[in-house]
Amino acid sequence: NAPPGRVAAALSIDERWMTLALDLAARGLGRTAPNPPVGCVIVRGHEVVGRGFHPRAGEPHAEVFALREAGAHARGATAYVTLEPCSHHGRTPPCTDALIASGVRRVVVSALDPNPRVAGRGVQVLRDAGIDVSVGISEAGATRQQAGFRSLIVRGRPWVVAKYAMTLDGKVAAVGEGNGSVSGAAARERTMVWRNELDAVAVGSGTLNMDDPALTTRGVPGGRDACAVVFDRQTRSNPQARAWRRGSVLVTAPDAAASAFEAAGVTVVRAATPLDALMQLGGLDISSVLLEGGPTLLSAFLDAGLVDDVRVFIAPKLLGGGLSPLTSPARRMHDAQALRDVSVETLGADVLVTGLLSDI
Ligand code: AOF
Ligand code: ZN
Repeated sequence: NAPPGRVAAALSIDERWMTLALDLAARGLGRTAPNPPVGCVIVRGHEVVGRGFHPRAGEPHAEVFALREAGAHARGATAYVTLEPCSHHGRTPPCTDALIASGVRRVVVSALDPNPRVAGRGVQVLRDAGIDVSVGISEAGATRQQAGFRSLIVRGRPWVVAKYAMTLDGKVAAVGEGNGSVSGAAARERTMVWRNELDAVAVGSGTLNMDDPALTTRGVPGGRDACAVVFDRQTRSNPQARAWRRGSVLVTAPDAAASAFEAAGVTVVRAATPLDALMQLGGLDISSVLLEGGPTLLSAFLDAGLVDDVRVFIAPKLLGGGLSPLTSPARRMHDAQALRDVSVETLGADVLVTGLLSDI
């Protein structure tokens, strides 16, 4: 509700169609790595004549699906694409060729493609063909949606999201007790949405043994399970824990004995440091990771400067003694890591605070 005398900034027509393209792209979240989630809408006059999104790597790009639906109606139309159309031959042919052949008159692009094989060339090729191209519409939303892809292609490692739920007095659990849920149902549902959208969900061995989390996606229509990753330097994890399933990943020390896990079909990653671990997860086409605790794991990544995105639920209850979300050494207030692009949302009785620690 805007205060009297003020109106919410109106979205331009281009932004409205791009929002639709971003909504389509979101259907690919968690399914396209190492490729980006991309959406495309073809509009003629005020009418949508084609819609598409990239469903997974190896399948056609968003533009191809949208152009197929539009058919001859694409001639003279405007294509809205959440990522710069590709100009290279990858697993699929260049989308710039398909757009030019379709006869679209204008292409509106949200974010440029950081893939060095594209990187501005897609826009150039379209302009050289006489197509009117606009770039940067709803760019912040697009880059955030593509954070995993952009992180993987630019840094070689996944986008790292740290998530926890704490009481009003900053405790994530009672001492010596797992599983007592801090936040309410709406907060847990949101976590399930994130598990569905991110490539991997990770916990440390302490949390695995204490809580035995299934790390599955429950209650999300059309949802799928993220890859379960367990960080366990000394292979102390309970081998019977629920997180172990086909395709789960154990990240352990270079010299750790893990043959029993390997024999059970778990992918074993041997890494000396958190960064080394992330680079290797990137090599497994994991473009984003949700760190779900506990405090030792979160602190290891935070202290190494490897957390990009922070999402914290605050439950309106007081616990007294208990576990802090982080075990990091005390810092001066001056050295606190400050979040950017902060948002605050109410979820049931809980408050969700999110923000970024790095640029995308
Ligand atoms: C687009 N539209 O929907 C996607 C794009 O191996 P390929 O052929 O799938 O190409 C993958 C690259 O293409 C990927 O790294 C990124 O640069 C771009 N992805 N481009 O025009 C799409 N998914
Ligand atoms: Zn393409």
